[in-house]
Amino acid sequence: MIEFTPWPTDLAQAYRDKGYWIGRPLCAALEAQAEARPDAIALICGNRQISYAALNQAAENLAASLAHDGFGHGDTALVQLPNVAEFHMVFMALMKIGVVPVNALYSHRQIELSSYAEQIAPRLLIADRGHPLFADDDFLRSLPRIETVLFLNEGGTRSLQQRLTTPVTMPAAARPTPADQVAFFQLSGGSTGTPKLIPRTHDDYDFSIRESARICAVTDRTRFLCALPAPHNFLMSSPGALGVFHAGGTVVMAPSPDPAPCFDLIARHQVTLTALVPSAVGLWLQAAARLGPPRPLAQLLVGGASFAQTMARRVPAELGCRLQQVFGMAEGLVNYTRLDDPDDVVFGTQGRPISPDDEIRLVDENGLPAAPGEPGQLAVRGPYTFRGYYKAPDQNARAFDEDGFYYSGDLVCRDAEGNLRVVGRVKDQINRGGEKIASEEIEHLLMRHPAVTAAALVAVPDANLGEKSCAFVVSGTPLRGIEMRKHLMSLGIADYKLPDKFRFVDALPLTAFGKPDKRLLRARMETETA
Ligand code: OOB
Repeated sequence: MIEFTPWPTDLAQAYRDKGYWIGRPLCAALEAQAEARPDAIALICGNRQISYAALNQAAENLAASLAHDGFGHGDTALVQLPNVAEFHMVFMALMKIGVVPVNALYSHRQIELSSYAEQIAPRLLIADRGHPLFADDDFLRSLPRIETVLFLNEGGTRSLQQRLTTPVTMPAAARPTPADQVAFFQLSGGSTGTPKLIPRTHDDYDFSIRESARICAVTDRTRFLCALPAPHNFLMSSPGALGVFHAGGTVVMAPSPDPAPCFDLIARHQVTLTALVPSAVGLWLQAAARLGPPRPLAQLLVGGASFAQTMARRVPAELGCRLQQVFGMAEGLVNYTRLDDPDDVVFGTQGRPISPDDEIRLVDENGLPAAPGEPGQLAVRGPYTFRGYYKAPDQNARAFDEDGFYYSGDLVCRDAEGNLRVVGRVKDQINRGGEKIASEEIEHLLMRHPAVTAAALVAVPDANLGEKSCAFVVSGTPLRGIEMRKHLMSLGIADYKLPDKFRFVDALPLTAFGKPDKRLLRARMETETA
């Protein structure tokens, strides 16, 4: 089994007694649909319409062949796939035999993948031959523990498609991990030097999926467009593809949230529901002015970053659909505005938690309860909020208090009804259109350049993305932004983490504690861009 910090036994029992944790693995909902409604369409990807029976069969084929190869409990897998049907086939296959995956984002490069591989020591890699990292076998050779590689878009013995389509009988001993154990790792946006992993159990994740599907009124008639990265918690479980499979609806895969192709997919496949980050909503509003609203879209979930109230109010008239705001995190807690909430709540807040047992505390900078009506740092514990990052004791000591509350690093206000409004952030992270960048990770990479002696990454406001990043760099010899970008690219990081701007300075301003004064650096950028 994969180690993780469990919930205290009394709380775990309470979550079971209340029917939150029902002891069901994450593949069970798919299996139930395949049994009850085999011909209903589960997935649409390009020209392929994949029924529940076919999705389950593909997962079963891969699962059985991996089980024959000796994969099962205690094993982990590194998976990196684009937004294609195979992503869900692979996920369900691994759930069936208890192999615990990290689903890397498609934008991730060697820094991120190496870090995940180092943390979970996988024997199995499932990736896309079409991804630049796998154009040749160089990167693969840097992952010595990998024994089995399956590639999307490759023939022969390493072909993923071959394994998905060749029927194999499941070995009798193969089964999912127990529901109270780790099912997979979610990715943390992070605020430290290395990307952290979040163990999610079947029990806790399944609960968040079921409740999300209910709160978002997902049914077997729902057609959901997945236009953001499929592994992201928002697209997997809030309510995401797994929420749609739970209810027996249809997931339509899109490669990106580009409005014009998405509007076409919405019309062609009669999409009723989708999920976007605020920056994509901005593009959709512009496109709708030219193309008309995307029909028959009825409901739009928006989350992942701050959503301006002025933009929120434009959604019903200009996109022709209802709005639900979502404030969630891969670590657990997800808040929604409800479909029957009054306009002030729908447009002006980020909603309230899924469960009455999501315990929320707002804490001031001294660790005391924030004064009523005042913002405080969000601390949370509950039936689907994790209890510790994977193998990260130091980080966990900082992120949790002695009562098991997780400190999310968000500054929020709460109204009398419990609705939350995100007003800021205390964590050292940049939210670039919903994509999270841990400043420290990039600062460490900048400092690997031989001429760089100090570096600080800060957020600068951006009209389209909400925030962009600016790197302040101190170096012994004169450097230019282009060299720094080349340096980072040669180390291999996701494009969204490349600083948008560079400023070369003689020294970083320091706080009284001797740390870079990021408040001052941010203020400097604000006056520069004003
Ligand atoms: C979602 O998950 P993550 O793990 O990528 O990022 C979580 C962080 C939050 O701590 C907060 O800082 C920010 O993203 N955030 C928002 C927000 N939703 C997330 N900030 C302001 N307004 C919002 N509505 O981003 C995520 C996970 C599940 C569902 C939706 C989003």
